[in-house]
Amino acid sequence: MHYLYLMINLPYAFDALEPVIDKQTMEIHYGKHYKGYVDKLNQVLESATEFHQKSLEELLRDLDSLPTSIHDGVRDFGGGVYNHELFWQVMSPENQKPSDDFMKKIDRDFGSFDSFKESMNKIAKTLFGSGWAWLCTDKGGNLIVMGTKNQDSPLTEGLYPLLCIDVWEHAYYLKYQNRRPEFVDNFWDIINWRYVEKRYENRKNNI
Ligand code: MN3
Repeated sequence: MHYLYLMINLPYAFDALEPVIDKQTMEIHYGKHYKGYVDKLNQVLESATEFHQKSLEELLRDLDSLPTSIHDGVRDFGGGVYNHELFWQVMSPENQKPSDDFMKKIDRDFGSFDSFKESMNKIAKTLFGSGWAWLCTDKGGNLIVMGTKNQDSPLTEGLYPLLCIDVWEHAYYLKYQNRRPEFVDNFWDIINWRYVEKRYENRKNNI
């Protein structure tokens, strides 16, 4: 098989996010779930050679223009690859806080950090079934929180994702069982705000 997409390395050890996310969950999430998405995306695109020059970001942004032969595969497996690669990078073992500059943007668009956190938490805790909670930016640089089902990407809706929380059960079930709200509350301790801020600065080239 032609491996168009390769797995990215985790930027930390499997146990680095403990106690918020345990080592075994990270090993299975990265080594089985994420690997599965990468393998299946490669299968979907193997014979669709005319799309091999496109980035995954371009494919997801232009999802509605893709032929039916690859549309659903790119949405599900391509979304799975993109979303998880973002997820790995927005987490960090360091306990970071948003910069003063980024905090000003949060205050501007949500009123306060607490209000932003409450909106994001509500989506992450109550999204029915499997999906993701997101902090995104639009073309104008406005910050927006939203949820998506399954592996759907905000890119397809014309938004650029900055931060995500995976609320599929495989992201938390071994440690938290049915207590998704507890996982979401703890997630705030492992956010890589430097990476989120870097994406915000780079957004102009990406939407
Ligand atoms: Mn996942």
